[in-house]
Formats: sequence, structure tokens, C-alpha cells
Amino acid sequence: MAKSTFEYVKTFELDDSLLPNTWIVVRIDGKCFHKFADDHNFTKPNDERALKLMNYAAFHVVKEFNELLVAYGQSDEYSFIFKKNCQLYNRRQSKLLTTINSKFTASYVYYWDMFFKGERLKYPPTFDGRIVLYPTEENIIDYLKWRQADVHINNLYNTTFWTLILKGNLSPTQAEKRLCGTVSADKNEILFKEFNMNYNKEPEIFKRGTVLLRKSVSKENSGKPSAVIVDIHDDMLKEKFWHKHSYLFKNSK
Ligand code: DGT
Ligand code: MG
Ligand code: MG
Ligand code: MG
Ligand code: MG
Repeated sequence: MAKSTFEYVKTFELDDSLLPNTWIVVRIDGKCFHKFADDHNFTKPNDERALKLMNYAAFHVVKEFNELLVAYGQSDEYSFIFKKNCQLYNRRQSKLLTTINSKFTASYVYYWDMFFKGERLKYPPTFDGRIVLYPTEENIIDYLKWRQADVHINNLYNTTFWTLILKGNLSPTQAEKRLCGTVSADKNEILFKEFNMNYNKEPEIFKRGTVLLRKSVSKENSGKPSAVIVDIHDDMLKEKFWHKHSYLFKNSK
């Protein structure tokens, strides 16, 4: 078949295949979700519907892309980690980033009503996305610890801040002043002494975010193993987690 004289334009396309033999992390994050949360009456500091919708959209991403090992979500963000030897789309960066982001965003909109009953989606949400590569097991584990440490710090702050406002009748400015210079122990104490709240008893999904993993289970009666995707809220900062899930980032993967 003869090529058209226009065909040469294809040579302008640049190769964007990612470095081999590295874990590929795709992280998406809601654009201006501070405003999006206000516009859709998200409860403060945590909206369970919003977090569960994020998890459900991420579940559909993990279900579609078999080469995903694990996903981790908190607040308005989700990280998807491909196995080291992933060959999907020949590791082309733009293909990986755009398909993950669009599947996630479309699922977020598509399943909105399942979680936000009676709360109309007022406009289409936008998510940004980036890809980062990690070369060692230590780096990729530290990546997940970093994201989970982030939710811990933010959630303890936000929980105390909003408790001071909603239950302590402080203005946002007064609450901010009150928390200025405080460390974690101080915030725990404010919650406990002034509001009789034990931060440790707050829901795990709020404190730790959500890890999505594939788990092999044997089907009842048949005995045949099959893979299911489970959501857990365990503490990844503890070594116990990595002993239990040591198979995740072993070199063969
Ligand atoms: P960006 O990502 O730079 O476009 O800007 P934002 O506004 O999305 O900022 P980001 O991603 O750093 O922070 C997430 C925002 O999402 C945070 O300001 C509050 C909002 N948000 C996330 N989850 C919840 C929730 O469960 N309840 C409420 N009320 N707000 C939430
Ligand atoms: Mg941001
Ligand atoms: Mg955001
Ligand atoms: Mg965010
Ligand atoms: Mg096409």
C-alpha cells in the first residue's frame, strides 16, 4: 500500500517510553478540590461518601489493568503502582498516564450517584496526573509511607481544627492560632481533654487512607483460587505490614 505524502508527520512523534525495570507510580489528584468539596457539601474534615467514591473509582482502574500491583488513596488523590516488569503500552508514559487518569475520572463521575444520593454533581471534576519511577524496593515502600504519613499529619490537624470550630465554637482564625506551633501530642491532648475524643478511635479510613491489593482466595466448594481486590486501611509505617505483604515488591515482580 502506497504511503501518502503526509505520512512523514508521524516522525515528529517523540518516544516517551519509561526506563525499564523500575516501579511505575501514577498519581492522580483532584484539581481545586478545596472548592469542589465546598461546592458539593463534603462534610468536614472527612466525607465518607467522597472517600468511598474515590476507592470505588480506583477499584475499577485496578480491575482493568492487571499489571497494577497495588493502589493507595487518601483525600483527593490516588497512587497506582505498576509492577517492575510491566510491558503495558511498551511502557509509554503518555499512554499509561492518560488511560489511568481517564478511567479513574470517568468512573468517579459514572458512580457519583451510588455514593452521593441526593447530592447533584454540579460540574465535571478534573484530576491531574503524574508519573514517577522508583528503582528500589526501599524507594517504593518509602513512597507509600510518605503518602500515608501525609494523611496522618493532615488528618490530625484537620480533625482538631474542625473540632475546635464545630464543637468549640472558635472561628477558623482562632482555631488556626490555637494550633499554631502545636505538635501531634498537643493535638491529641486538645481532642481528649477538651472534647473527650480519642483520636485513635477515629475511623481507620480517615486516619490511614485505603490500600487496594489483589488477594488470592479459594472459591467456596470449587477449591480453585481466584483473585479479588480488597481494600484495607492498615498502617504501612509499621514493619509488620511489610512482613505480611513482603511478596509485593520482591524483585521477581
Ligand atoms: P490542587 O490539587 O492544587 O488543584 O488543589 P486542591 O484544592 O485539590 O488541594 P489539595 O489536593 O492539596 O487538597 C485536597 C483538598 O480537597 C483539601 O483542601 C480539602 C479537599 N478534600 C479532600 N477530601 C475531603 C473531604 O473528605 N472533606 C472535605 N470537606 N474536603 C476534602
Ligand atoms: Mg495540590
Ligand atoms: Mg487536589
Ligand atoms: Mg490532594
Ligand atoms: Mg485509537
